[in-house]
Amino acid sequence: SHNSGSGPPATGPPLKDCQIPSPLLVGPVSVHLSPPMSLEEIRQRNPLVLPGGRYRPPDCEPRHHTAIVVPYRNRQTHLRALLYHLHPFLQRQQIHYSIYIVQQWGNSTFNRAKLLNVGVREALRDEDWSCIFLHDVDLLPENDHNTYTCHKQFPTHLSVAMDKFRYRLPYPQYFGGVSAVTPDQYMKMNGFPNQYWGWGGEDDDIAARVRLSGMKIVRPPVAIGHYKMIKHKGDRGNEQNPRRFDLLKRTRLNWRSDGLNSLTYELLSKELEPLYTNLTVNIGDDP
Ligand code: UDH
Ligand code: NGS
Repeated sequence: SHNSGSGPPATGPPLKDCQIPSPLLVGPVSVHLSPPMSLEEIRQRNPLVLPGGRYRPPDCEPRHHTAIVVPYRNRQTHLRALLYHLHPFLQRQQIHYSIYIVQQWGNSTFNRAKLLNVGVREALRDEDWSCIFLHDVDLLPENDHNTYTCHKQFPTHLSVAMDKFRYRLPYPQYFGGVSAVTPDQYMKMNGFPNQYWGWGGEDDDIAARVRLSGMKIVRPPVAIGHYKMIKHKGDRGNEQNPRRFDLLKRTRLNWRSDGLNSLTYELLSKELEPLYTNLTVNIGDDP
């Protein structure tokens, strides 16, 4: 069962199942990005969040168990804005959750998809999560009816209406930003590619894997899947990947051999920070 280990103590009457939808939802929320608060202030505003960024609703038995995995390097102000916003958002949804920041160590070229693979594998060591969210650090959900739970059969793409794309998909197959898989779906598609070093294409590869492994992508309505992106310039160490188009031509040949089953990395540290679990990982470099 999902309760093993970190559930509430076995004293007192059992909790009733949480209501669906959560009575705490407010719908659209305005996201303002005025001076990012300190981590200490954010912690004080979220007193029920446990070390590692874990939470479970105190008054009811949650029906969903979601790990939020964030690929990360050197985006401190974005991270604070995300934590400030996401903790209350998820608590209103009354789900059991934990936030994992997967930090690429060193100065090698950034590799978003490989960091996501690491995050999924490490999160599943902790807990039998029913759902895993793959979440860019600079995207803030603007409507809490966009629930951070998984579809039973198919991977979900959540960020269908980002402000920078004028609140619609930039193209029909777009799978970037925020998406979600169950552990079963993740295994079925052999995870994500490890070979995309630098910016671009890895999200398109992941979308192709969904189809090639016999699944499809499900999405919330555009009116619900609103996100605000924190504006920023391209990062040093994440230049456009000139190989991305060639790699994308080979997804059909490569997806079974490159992914979860070929993942190698070195976990350098795992720290339970007050608002998140910090995984620092050496994922190597572009060969
Ligand atoms: N990320 C980091 N640090 C980096 C690079 C990326 O944390 O140095 C993470 C972060 O979670 C980010 C995600 O990887 O949200 C995706 O990064 P991205 O730069 O590919 O995408 P983003 O939507 O920006 O943040 C895209 C526009 C700027 C680059 C334009 C290149 N032509
Ligand atoms: C496509 C990229 C995706 C990217 C999307 C949006 O062209 O990785 O643009 O980019 N695919 C390729 O390069 C093959 S954005 O407008 O956010 O910079 O997610």
